[in-house]
Amino acid sequence: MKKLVLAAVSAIAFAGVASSANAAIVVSAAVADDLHGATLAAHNQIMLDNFDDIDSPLTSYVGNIIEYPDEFQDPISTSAPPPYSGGIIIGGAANPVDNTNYASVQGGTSATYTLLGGATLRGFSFYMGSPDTYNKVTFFHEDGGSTVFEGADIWGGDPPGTGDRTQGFRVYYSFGTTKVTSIRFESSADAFEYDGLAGIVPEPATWALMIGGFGMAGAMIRRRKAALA
Ligand SMILES: [Ca+2]
Ligand SMILES: [Ca+2]
Ligand SMILES: [Ca+2]
Repeated sequence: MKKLVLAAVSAIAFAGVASSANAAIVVSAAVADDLHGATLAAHNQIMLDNFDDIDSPLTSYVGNIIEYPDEFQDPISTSAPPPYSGGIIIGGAANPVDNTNYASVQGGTSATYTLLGGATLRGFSFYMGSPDTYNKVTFFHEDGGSTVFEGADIWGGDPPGTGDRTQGFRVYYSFGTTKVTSIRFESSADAFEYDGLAGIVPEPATWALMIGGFGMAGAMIRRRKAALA
């Protein structure tokens, strides 16, 4: 019996070492102008929430949403009184506007994106417009840890964030083995604008298989215990 427990403990310890080496959340790509998620399939991601017609039941979003066009008038000529601080721009000034609803975190405020019902994210991307060095994103891990990206680190730093409203890109994060339960968006000044939240959420079938697998492992341990007793 002691041997079995030791084996189980060392197996868990080994799994811990193996996963921590591959646990970091990192920026894996930044794709210019991909508001609507044309590149999502290539990253095995799906659109979860776009503040318009797509609203995943697996997620909740609490934060300021700019409703286009009601709260949004000519963002090129309007210089930045909240909540108009930096509309999300597609394709440069010649094709300037995210003409859909989007999120805008104003200075000194935050927004929270939460996975519901025990679901976790295994990868994430979002469309970030007018990137600013005072923006901040925090990923909260299932195991209680967190990963913080501030300023240029949010999108990998290239191009530099000047709040230029002609800049916008979809930023992809790979999670390694980390599972994320919520994401907080913050900004110390106006503003942090984004849209098109997307990611990797395991299919219900995957959960069923995993739960089934745990059940089988439990049954095997019980059988072994019975045989050893
Ligand atoms: Ca949702
Ligand atoms: Ca939208
Ligand atoms: Ca901005």
